[in-house]
Amino acid sequence: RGSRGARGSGGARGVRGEPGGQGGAQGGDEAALTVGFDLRGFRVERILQDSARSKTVFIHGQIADDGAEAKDVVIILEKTPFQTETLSLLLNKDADLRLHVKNDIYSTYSLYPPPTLNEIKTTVVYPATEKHITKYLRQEVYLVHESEDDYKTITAPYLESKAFSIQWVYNILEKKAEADQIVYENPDAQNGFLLIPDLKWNQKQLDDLYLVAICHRRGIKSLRDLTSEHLPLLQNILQEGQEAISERYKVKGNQLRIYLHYQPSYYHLHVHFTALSYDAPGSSVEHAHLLSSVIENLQIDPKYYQKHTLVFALKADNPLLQRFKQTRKM
Ligand code: GTA
Repeated sequence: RGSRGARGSGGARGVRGEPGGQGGAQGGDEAALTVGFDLRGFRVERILQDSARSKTVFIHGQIADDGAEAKDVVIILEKTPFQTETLSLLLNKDADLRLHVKNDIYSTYSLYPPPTLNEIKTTVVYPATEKHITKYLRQEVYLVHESEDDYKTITAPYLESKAFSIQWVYNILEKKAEADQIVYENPDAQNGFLLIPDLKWNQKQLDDLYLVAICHRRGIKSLRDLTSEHLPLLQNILQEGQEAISERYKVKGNQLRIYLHYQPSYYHLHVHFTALSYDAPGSSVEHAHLLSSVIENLQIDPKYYQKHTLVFALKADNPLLQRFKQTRKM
């Protein structure tokens, strides 16, 4: 499986126009060496979900700090895509290749690469809340048709009390976290935004390119809040986001999937930018709304997203699904 190296094509790991520059704990190997996560006292509680296809496992664990009460942690392990430029280090005369089966011209092996070529991308949520644990737990999913009235009477009141904290978003906007990762910023308080690599991308190859644009303006919770008043902001994100990605990563706008989630997990308006060829989690039709279509819908009808029924999927034990069920006697 071929990969275009992100560094070779513009410096995915460079920040603010520095190809190959040092990232934070997310992107730079040196930083990763020094800013470790202490796994002492870690024990696995259960596997929340795993996928042989995406080579990902979501683990619920607990960490007991010397004598203190154990706290929940979610750890996501994901095998990373191959990088073209390191293949010659994998396949050479020193390769530790151990035979499984040989038959005529066909043979299979286990290849044991050096540790530096055997990275497992690891995401840690600590301390994790019950909501994080259920977010990652594999469950049956159900479609919900949310009318204008349902949003006002069921969803909005639920969000007021139960949404995930968006402290991480404010940390990014206030440059208290990931500041060295910023790819592009339009600083305008009303119509500006910040473009930053998503937590799900290790920035080492472009195959799974994933960035997120976060608007500066506060109080726009989601797609539901958007009106024609927000068109300048959305157009800036679409236009300037594509330009910034083209300049930094040499990936053109027509090879990007640019969309909003509904429902999102985090209710501060943000837009996902992923490589079109990448089957990104959350890019299915019941979850993703293309930004270009959102803009056009708002141009046709300024209140489109207030008036229309929006359809999305919720997991079986999502409390919002329970509220819809109680109201509808589903
Ligand atoms: N740069 O601190 C952060 C940060 N956080 C906390 C979240 N994001 C962050 N980015 C930076 N720094 O794309 C990113 C998320 C996500 C976006 C929020 O912000 O990675 P959303 O509000 O629409 O949330 O987007 P949503 O819909 O839940 O999306 P998310 O988190 O992508 O989850 C969708 C599905 O993807 C999950 O159910 C799960 O199956 C899968 N998934 C989530 N995380 C991972 C992962 N690390 N690896 C593989 N699959 C994952």
